[in-house]
Amino acid sequence: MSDLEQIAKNLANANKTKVRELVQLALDQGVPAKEILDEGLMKGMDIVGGMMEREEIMIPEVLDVARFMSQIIDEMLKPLLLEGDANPYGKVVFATVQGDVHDIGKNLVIMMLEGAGFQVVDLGIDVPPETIVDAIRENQPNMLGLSALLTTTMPMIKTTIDEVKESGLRDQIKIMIGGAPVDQQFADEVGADGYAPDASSATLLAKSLAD
Ligand code: B12
Repeated sequence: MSDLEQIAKNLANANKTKVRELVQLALDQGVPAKEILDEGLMKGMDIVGGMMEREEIMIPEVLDVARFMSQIIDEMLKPLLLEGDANPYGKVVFATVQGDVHDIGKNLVIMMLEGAGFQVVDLGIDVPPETIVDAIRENQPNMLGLSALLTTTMPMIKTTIDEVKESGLRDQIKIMIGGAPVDQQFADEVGADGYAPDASSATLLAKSLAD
């Protein structure tokens, strides 16, 4: 088993000390932070997702692993993941839609956007469409980012976009959406301006939308 697979497996088993050791070892060996994230930590969360589906793991345990993963990203990978590009590309209002509390992916995208020079207003999780509309009015961003991780909350992306349209603010902003169940076809259907499958492509997307 490769070192990155070891990270995935140990994260899924919540062997925190081992995960720390393995991430440090990979960094010392010169493995790029993005590879550690994609092939180690994210793969570990996929294993956890499967365990959730089969009800082999309880929600508090999933939450514990999720928090730990965020901590590792923050403490050990964040400085290396950031591009350090200081150009101000503009302001993004970002939220996980109403009914959905998943925020690891959102936070990762936000971290990369900030590193690439965007100013981000993070509205958090479970955010109702009205709050998002109010935040657009108040902050005057040039972009809105919406995240949804559940098939049951995907429709809330559409509801939110519709509410933005009704408020008359749609023309002022570009809307990008993402989250594991979301794809380009869905983005087209709901009238978003763009979709990206992960945090680094989200940054490229945001840059292209900001142009
Ligand atoms: C951690 C986790 C939780 C944690 C969340 C903690 C937190 N603070 O986020 C907790 C325990 C709270 C949780 C709860 C639930 N969860 Co959950 N969870 C997960 C898990 C294991 C990992 C998600 C994750 O963080 N992935 C890692 C991040 C980095 O990836 P990501 O979120 O996909 O984000 C990336 C991209 O999608 C993209 N992206 C994300 N957002 C955006 C936005 C934009 C604009 C762009 C461009 C890109 C983008 O970039 C990100 C970075 O690369 C997934 C399984 C999985 N592998 O996805 C299940 C999963 C999403 N959960 C699931 C379920 C069913 C639930 C619950 C309903 C369980 C329950 N019975 O209570 C609840 C729902 C609670 C709610 N109302 O939201 C299912 C969803 C099934 C479905 N198809 O709808 C999954 C797939 C597990 C499974 N296989 O059954 N969960």
